Amino acid sequence: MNNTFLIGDIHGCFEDFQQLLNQMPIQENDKLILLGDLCSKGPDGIALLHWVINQHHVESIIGNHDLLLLHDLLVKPKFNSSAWLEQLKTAKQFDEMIDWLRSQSFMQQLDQHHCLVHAGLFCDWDDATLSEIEHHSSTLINPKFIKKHYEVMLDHLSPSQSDPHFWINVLVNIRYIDQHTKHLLQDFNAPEHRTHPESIPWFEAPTAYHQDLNVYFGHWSLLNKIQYGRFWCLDGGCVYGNQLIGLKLDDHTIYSVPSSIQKD
Ligand SMILES: [Mn+2]
Repeated sequence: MNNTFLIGDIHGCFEDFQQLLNQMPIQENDKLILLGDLCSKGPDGIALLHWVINQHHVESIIGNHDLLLLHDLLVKPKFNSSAWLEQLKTAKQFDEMIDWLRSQSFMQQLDQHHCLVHAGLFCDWDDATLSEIEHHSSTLINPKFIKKHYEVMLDHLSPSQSDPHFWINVLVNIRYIDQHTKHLLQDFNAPEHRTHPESIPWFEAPTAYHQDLNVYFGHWSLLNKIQYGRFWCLDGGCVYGNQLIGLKLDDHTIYSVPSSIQKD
């Protein structure tokens, strides 16, 4: 049987990524799926993109930083530094890198029990809604939608089953919701330091999607555990000097390497 392996937010830490791969027993027919935020912040996003586009068995989920990068490349430069964008645009295989990034998805339900996403899911989405969002969101990676998204995203923080801007806010950015109104809240802190008294982490709310669905996500490096019941956070904060985390899906074996980046 082929195995699936996951790795959390790499943020250009290519050297640490190679170290982690050395530890993971990935065979030729296995699949490796990265949980997004491949570049930005870290030292070598270009080497990472080069590596992934030249593999056949590697996919990624779109993270908030990947979407910001697509904005800058497909719409107009705004969020990333011009020096980094210039370096990327003049890199070998630039076109292939962008095509590859554009062809990735915001979420993947691998089967009944495994759903992959960068930031998280919204508790009121039922199974049918999840399938619809998985299907529909893949059509949203285009310049027109991405441009609009960054103009209006802050007006789309209230729950909606049918609003693509709310979907994307959830999939790439969610951390906390208001436990009464279920609005998305802007707060980066760990749960013990949350700023809003009514807030709960998105994965602590009772869910409309089925109870057997395990959700694997990244994005929240300040969480201090990997496993919260059926929710698994693989963002080890590598780019902040902590660790890079991988997981073998069938038996939940965890792999990790310490970051080569000095903590502030
Ligand atoms: Mn992120």
